[in-house]
Amino acid sequence: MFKMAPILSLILALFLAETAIAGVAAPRAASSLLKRQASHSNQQTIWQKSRSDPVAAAQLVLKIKDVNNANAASWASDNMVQIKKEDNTQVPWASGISFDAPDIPNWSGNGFTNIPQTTGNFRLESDISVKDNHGNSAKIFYYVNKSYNPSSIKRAVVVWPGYYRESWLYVNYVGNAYKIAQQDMGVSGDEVLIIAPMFLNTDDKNAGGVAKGQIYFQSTGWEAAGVSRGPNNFTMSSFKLMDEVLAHLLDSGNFPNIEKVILAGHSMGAQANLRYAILTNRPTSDPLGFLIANPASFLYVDGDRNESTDNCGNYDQWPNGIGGSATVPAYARDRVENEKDQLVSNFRSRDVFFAFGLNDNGGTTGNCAKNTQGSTRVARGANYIISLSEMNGGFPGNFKAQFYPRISHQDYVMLAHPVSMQYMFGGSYSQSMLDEATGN
Ligand SMILES: *[C@@H]1O[C@H](CO)[C@@H](O)[C@H](O)[C@H]1NC(C)=O
Ligand SMILES: *[C@@H]1O[C@H](CO)[C@@H](O)[C@H](O)[C@H]1NC(C)=O
Ligand SMILES: *[C@@H]1O[C@H](CO)[C@@H](O)[C@H](O)[C@H]1NC(C)=O
Ligand SMILES: CC(=O)N[C@H]1CO[C@H](CO)[C@@H](O)[C@@H]1O
Repeated sequence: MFKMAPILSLILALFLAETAIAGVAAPRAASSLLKRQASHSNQQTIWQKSRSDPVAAAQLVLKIKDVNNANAASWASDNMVQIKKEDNTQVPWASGISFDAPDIPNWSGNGFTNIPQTTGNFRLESDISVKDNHGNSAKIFYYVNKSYNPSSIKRAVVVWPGYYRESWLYVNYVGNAYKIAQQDMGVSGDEVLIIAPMFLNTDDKNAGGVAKGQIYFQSTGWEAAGVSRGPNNFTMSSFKLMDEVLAHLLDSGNFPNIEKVILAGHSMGAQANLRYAILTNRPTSDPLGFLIANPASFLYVDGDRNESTDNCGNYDQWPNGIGGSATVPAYARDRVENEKDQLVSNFRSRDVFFAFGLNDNGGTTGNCAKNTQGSTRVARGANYIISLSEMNGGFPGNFKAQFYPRISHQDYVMLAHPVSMQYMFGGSYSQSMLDEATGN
């Protein structure tokens, strides 16, 4: 049934290593709440608070017992949203809409091979040609709706992949969420274009998955503005690649009626998205929005940290901070060196939406720079929200942060949450849909 058992079991192993597997565990009785998990009613309180006052909600998160304790080695699994990823189960609030399974490539050695040319309603496209600073040419490969009318498009959702650079999977997640928004949230089916640029790497190149002329990177360098390793001598930052995708959507004239572009990412994709929101060279007048869901760590724009930084000399260096411009990638080094205040104020003026699963309480790490941000993912998120509120100007007016109850490190569940869907697609959800998602 599975075309690619090796990668699937690899993903499962990685996930299981850290968690009692969020989407699969049987519900437990309330008496068996695990460490770091707030009670159901406390989760409801925190979530409701986050809708109007994210900073106060973040303070409540930090009061959850052991949420910031690296030694409390348990994950929450009480009263979780249950979906089985390997069976392509739909979120329970999708009222009968089926989940379209993604097409998944094969895996050989350390990389992907046989990248799918289509997945569901999407196809692989390579019509954006770009040049690097040395005049070398290459093509951006991305998944996009198979067919659409460019002049009907009012919005685009551009989604980053996760750790496995699996753009075919994330385009499919956003596509599945869009189907729900069409049926239940009053969003029209021809107005939103969904795009997932690819960030394959040298392992995929060696495995045969990289096409002729396609840009590829080194390891996970794409999440931190890393420079491409090919094709041939082509060198371009992954963030410049994203700038080019936005230029295609906003500057080319191809989409005369586009009003909004949402960039979305979960986990590593969210880390990339936050770093990009901070460093992008795109003008602040661009109608951009950033959905940043469950990042494991954060790029800070100041030296403030929750935990002691005494034994961590590089805590504020890239990719966790911009304290030392020498470590910042060439994409933004000059601006960090010469106009850091402007860069930070540009970031703080953008439209940014942080979404955190209240049960995303794993992610402990031996990395000291990340540990200065907090001990678990949701604690790091809460600390980051508080830290933004402590800067001059307070918590930025165009920023939002919500802590969703009953959800852990669950990529599709986070993206298909009614509040995330509304942020991405517009439209409006019903109270009953929201109640179903939050367990209210
Ligand atoms: C993956 O490999 C299997 C077995 O070799 C093959 O049957 C299948 O067609 C391959 N999948 C793709 C997408 O090429
Ligand atoms: C893009 O694909 C999604 C997922 O199948 C679909 O719901 C949507 O209507 C498509 N959008 C356009 C503009 O065709
Ligand atoms: C790459 O750059 C090197 C050094 O500049 C040059 O010798 C080589 O011909 C280039 N290769 C390609 C494929 O452009
Ligand atoms: C220095 C600092 O802000 N420390 C806070 C870190 O977060 C914990 C809660 O997890 C607070 O109790 C500390 O005051």
